[in-house]
Amino acid sequence: MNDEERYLFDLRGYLVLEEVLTPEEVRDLNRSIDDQGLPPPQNDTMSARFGGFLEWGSVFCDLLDHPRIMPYLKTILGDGFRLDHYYGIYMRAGTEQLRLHGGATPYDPPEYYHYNNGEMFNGLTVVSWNLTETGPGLGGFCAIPGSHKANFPCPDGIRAAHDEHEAVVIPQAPAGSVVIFTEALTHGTVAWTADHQRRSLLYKYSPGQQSWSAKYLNPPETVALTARQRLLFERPYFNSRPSLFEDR
Ligand SMILES: O=C(O)CCC(=O)C(=O)O
Repeated sequence: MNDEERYLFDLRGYLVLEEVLTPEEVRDLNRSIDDQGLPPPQNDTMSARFGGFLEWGSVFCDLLDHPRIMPYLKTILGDGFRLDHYYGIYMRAGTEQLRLHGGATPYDPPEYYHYNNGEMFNGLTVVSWNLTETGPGLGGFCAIPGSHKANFPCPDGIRAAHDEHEAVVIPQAPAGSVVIFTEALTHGTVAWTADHQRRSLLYKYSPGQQSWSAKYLNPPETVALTARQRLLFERPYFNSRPSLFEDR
């Protein structure tokens, strides 16, 4: 994470990294999803979610600790972070928006952003892998930049206006890009209007000592993980937590 990226993440609460995946990797991930024969997404948010894909093959598991992403997560979460939960979002033209949620105020203990002594400290943090393009005129992830540090709750009028409000940004995120954001950010989803299907894979990480989810994930049974990938499934604790970075 270079100085510019660190500045922008601190300032806005999210980053878009382009060309993290090659077109071939994007194609392979999309093909693996096609092979599952999932029911097509409908207009409601719940039908636009799918899970379980870490069992579908190493192409999905290798995103867990992708070498381009790990240095960002180390800066954002510190060493020893863990996979909290994960799911995919697929949307068709007409799939509805998701309300704006999150935000620094009122304080939400597992979803925080603090700065202290030259370091940032984050709670639940999302790495969203875009397998098709999202952005203005298409739909997808949206956020109020800087709201992870807001001192006042997001007013109802802004929530109601959603992406019609000028404070809400819909970042352009091409296929192969990654959006990393802190869940302390006020964010949501813009209704999908594009002809192509939205496909994003959301891997959500917590600092080592905590869990947002009531359930702790087990490593996939059908895919052999590396030692580092297995560490991402450690239960939440702090003392003597193994490093994800030393000798791995
Ligand atoms: O559309 C997105 O990427 C955001 C999704 C989101 O905020 C959620 O699933 O809670």
